[in-house]
Amino acid sequence: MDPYKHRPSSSHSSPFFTTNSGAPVWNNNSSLTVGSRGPILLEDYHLLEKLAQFDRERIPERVVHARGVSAKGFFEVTHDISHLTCADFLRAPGVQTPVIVRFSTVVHERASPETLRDPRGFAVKFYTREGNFDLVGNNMPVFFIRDGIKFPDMVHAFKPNPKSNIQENWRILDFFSHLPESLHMFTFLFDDVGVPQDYRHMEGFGVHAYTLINKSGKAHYVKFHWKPTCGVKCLLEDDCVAVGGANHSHATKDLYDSIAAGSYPEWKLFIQTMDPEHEDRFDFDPLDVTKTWPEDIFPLQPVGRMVLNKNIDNFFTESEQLAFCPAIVVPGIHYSDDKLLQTRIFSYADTQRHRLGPNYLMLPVNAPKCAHHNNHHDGFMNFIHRDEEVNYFPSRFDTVRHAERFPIPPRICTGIREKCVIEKENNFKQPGERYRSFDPERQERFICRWVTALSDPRATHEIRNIWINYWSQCDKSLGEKLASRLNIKPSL
Ligand code: HEM
Ligand SMILES: *[C@@H]1O[C@H](CO)[C@@H](O)[C@H](O)[C@H]1NC(C)=O
Ligand SMILES: *[C@@H]1O[C@H](CO)[C@@H](O)[C@H](O)[C@H]1NC(C)=O
Ligand SMILES: *[C@@H]1O[C@H](CO)[C@@H](O)[C@H](O)[C@H]1NC(C)=O
Ligand SMILES: CC(=O)N[C@H]1CO[C@H](CO)[C@@H](O)[C@@H]1O
Repeated sequence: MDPYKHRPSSSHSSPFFTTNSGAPVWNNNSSLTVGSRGPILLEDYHLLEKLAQFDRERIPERVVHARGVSAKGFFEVTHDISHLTCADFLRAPGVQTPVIVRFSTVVHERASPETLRDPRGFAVKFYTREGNFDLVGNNMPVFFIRDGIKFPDMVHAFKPNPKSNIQENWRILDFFSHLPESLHMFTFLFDDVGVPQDYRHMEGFGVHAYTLINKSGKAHYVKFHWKPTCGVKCLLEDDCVAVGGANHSHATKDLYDSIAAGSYPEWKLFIQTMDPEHEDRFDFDPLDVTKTWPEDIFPLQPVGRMVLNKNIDNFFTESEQLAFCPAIVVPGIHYSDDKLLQTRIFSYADTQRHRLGPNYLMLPVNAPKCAHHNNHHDGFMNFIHRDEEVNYFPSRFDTVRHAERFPIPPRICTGIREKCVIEKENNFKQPGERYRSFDPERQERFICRWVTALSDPRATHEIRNIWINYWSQCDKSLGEKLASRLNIKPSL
């Protein structure tokens, strides 16, 4: 059975026009008027219905990641990790699970160009036999901030100036001058990977540490990595002008055309794992979303592959109405105490109730493909017909029982209530290492992008100094180069 098929749909079409309620329309060319010159009668129900539907054709765009595109395919396990997790869809090599993936840009509106410097979203929904698992990641392995209370401010700084409706560097530099934890993410955003060539040639990352738990209840922290088999490719500034000048949907077109031509994009999934008992051994906090885990200590372990072999049939129902949420996990996979991840657990379902309505999980693209049941129901746009009489629990008439218990992280949580910053901030080491790993041309491009940003006339002397100071703490020569290009005496 095609899981995407639902009624009413084009397969139930009639050869003539009807009203939404199915009555034939004998004329859809002209409004119903008194005489040939009007006025129009309110009883022209078909006209009113047609206009009213049109008036509501758009739903609010996503508050972030508004611009994007999705595609369908499957995930296949290639390596046994059942000693790490009891997740059913990871139970053995060869097991396949249907997926839908949405790629996106972050800051700008639904129809914005796809050549802008911006992180790219990389969200995967696995339709498993034990419910959906949403791995809602990005193409960069870290994030700008580590506490979700700053997320709305961060988005406001990146979004257009509310007065001019233009994205302005001075606002971004001003905001992040208070947040040196963002430096590591900026070594990705202002690097070449800040503009991927298209969605096929980019990596994906779960970004946060999650937790895998096996049948015996043993937990491991885990980080997820997607590697494209066709390699990573980026657009440099001149390429952006060439590609974007003629074509503001080049990445959407590239994905659609590749799949339509049978050249299916593929990613390999790798994990890094860490025993939670070892979490204090490092000079960084492994649950800090601004840090990567060094691959020499935590090697990438192969898990599976994902192939996108089917384009969506309808952009609205399978991309606009698609809803991902990091809270959506399955037995064997759990969150971690990463504060940013914990905030996301609330925010996604909340925005989706606003964006799509309280029953958004009933929409075919979001609904689980496995049998499911509970007594949360009704509200606006309920479209499931329920015929039971017992919609409460417990009941002597209801045969539904609790599922078998599955293991959750065994860690004991204690502590006093606090509002504070994590202990091991270590904001400068990893960005410095990353900058030094670039070859000289790549370092030069990175510097040029910073010089351009810091040259914004509204970036004050104080703001420029703070940034030069920050980059000097990451790498002394980087700070010096920025200072000399900007004609500023370094304060360090
Ligand atoms: C506390 C921090 C964050 C908050 C509050 C937040 C909030 C949101 C919201 C409200 C949306 C729109 C969802 C919708 O309308 O369906 C969204 C989309 C998205 N976010 Fe976040 N976000 C946060 C951090 C992150 C991080 C760290 C990542 C990457 C790991 C990320 C990746 C995404 C992606 C990929 C989407 C688009 C999903 C899609 O394609 O529909 N976000 N975020
Ligand atoms: C509606 O308009 C089309 C062309 O615009 C015409 O061919 C058709 O006969 C019209 N139908 C009616 C019922 O007026
Ligand atoms: C769970 O992990 C522990 C520790 O790695 C291991 O000793 C145990 O055998 C694992 N259990 C299963 C069911 O794989
Ligand atoms: C837009 O980009 C796509 C994908 O790279 C390409 O096939 C197409 O020819 C481009 N169109 C223009 C007008 O440049
Ligand atoms: C049933 C009917 O009248 N259909 C017409 C609706 O309008 C379009 C465009 O004017 C015509 O092509 C249809 O024949």
